[in-house]
Amino acid sequence: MNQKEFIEREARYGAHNYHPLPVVLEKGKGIYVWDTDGKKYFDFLSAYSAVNQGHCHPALLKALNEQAQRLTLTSRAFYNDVLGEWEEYITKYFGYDKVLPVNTGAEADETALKLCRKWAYKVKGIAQNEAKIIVCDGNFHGRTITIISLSNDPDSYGDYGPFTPGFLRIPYDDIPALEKELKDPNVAGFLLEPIQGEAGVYVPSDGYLRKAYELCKKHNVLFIADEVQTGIGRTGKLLACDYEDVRPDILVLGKALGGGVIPVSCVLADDEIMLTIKPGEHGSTFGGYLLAGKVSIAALEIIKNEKLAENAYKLGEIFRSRIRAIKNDMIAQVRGKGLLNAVVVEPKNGKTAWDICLALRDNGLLAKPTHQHIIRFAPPLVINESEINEAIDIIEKTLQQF
Ligand code: IF1
Repeated sequence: MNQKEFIEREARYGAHNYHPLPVVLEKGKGIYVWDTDGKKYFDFLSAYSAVNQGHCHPALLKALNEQAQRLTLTSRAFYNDVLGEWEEYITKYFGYDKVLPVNTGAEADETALKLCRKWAYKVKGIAQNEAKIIVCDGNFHGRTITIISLSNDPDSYGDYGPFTPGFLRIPYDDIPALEKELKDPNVAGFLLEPIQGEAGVYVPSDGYLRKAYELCKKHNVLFIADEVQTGIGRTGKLLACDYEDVRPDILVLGKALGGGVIPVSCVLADDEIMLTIKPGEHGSTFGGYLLAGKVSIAALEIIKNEKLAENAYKLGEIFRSRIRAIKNDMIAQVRGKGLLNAVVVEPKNGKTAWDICLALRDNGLLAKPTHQHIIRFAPPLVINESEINEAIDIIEKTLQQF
């Protein structure tokens, strides 16, 4: 089959809930992927930051294959010899009392919202069904009905009403707006991304996370950080919150927690919050299953042993300074931290970010626009200096074609 036939088959049999870049991939290794015609590409999306460790990392496949020969899934109806190993490893890795495992990022955010409400009623003493949680304009926390109820992006919430109540939305990176809403004694939590990914890699002002955290502490409100995309080394620190020494009350992780091999996500919190959920009050069939536990331990080992957060920090500086130095009037802005970066494109002669991404594909680099005019550039964190310079050369050459 040629690529056109692969694409037509998906259109025929699959829901049309995505509009992918026209390229059909069949192989991946490290920072590279190959299409069905054998053409090689730099992967500058990393499956939206799920493949921080690089495609098909041998240590991940080893962990997967070894456990797959023994026992893959018991459900939580019984104990097994892996879940506790993973729980101890990840709670010590991030410095929290306990972890609640689920599968996707959306599930982890939903779990965080449920934990926050439980804590509101059982610990803070807010009246039943009166708890409110503050979120930010431009947020993206997943695609479930409750999570899209928090969204102000019509593509996310359109035609999916009625919406879940109990949320207040404020502008991102706006301390006075937060201060105002925190006066409401029924506010139980503040959920935010330390850098807004889908919105277009919005990096808040220096000190915003710290100030917001302090305000939440002052009002006995839980600071809930969604690090599904920014976590696990992506922004040049283990967590984006580390830039301001903020320790979230509830930490939400996903994506690269499973290294792009298995969906693994979780929430981390201390006992006062986590133990408000009693046996039988929350769960999931695959949450924390044996395969996920072994793969996730390997995924976190790689981040630490290969110093991928430090690498992301160093190469991110090179990326932003070189792209900013390109003289091209289509580059309106370059922003990001570590290897989570975005270029805001100024359309020219009717050419948009999409056209640039098609040309980048033809030149051997895969990236995808978000919100029309923003191109996210997020390679696997295992990329090295010569590789990122080669990739930047491709980006520069491509932009000069417009
Ligand atoms: C899509 C991007 C979107 C996330 C944050 C939770 C989740 C995500 C900060 C949910 C998921 C993915 C979902 C995917 C595209 C991608 C994405 F920003 F990463 F590009 F949409 F915003 N919190 N992000 O970024 O995790 O349930 O997907 O495991 O839905 O199109 P999930």
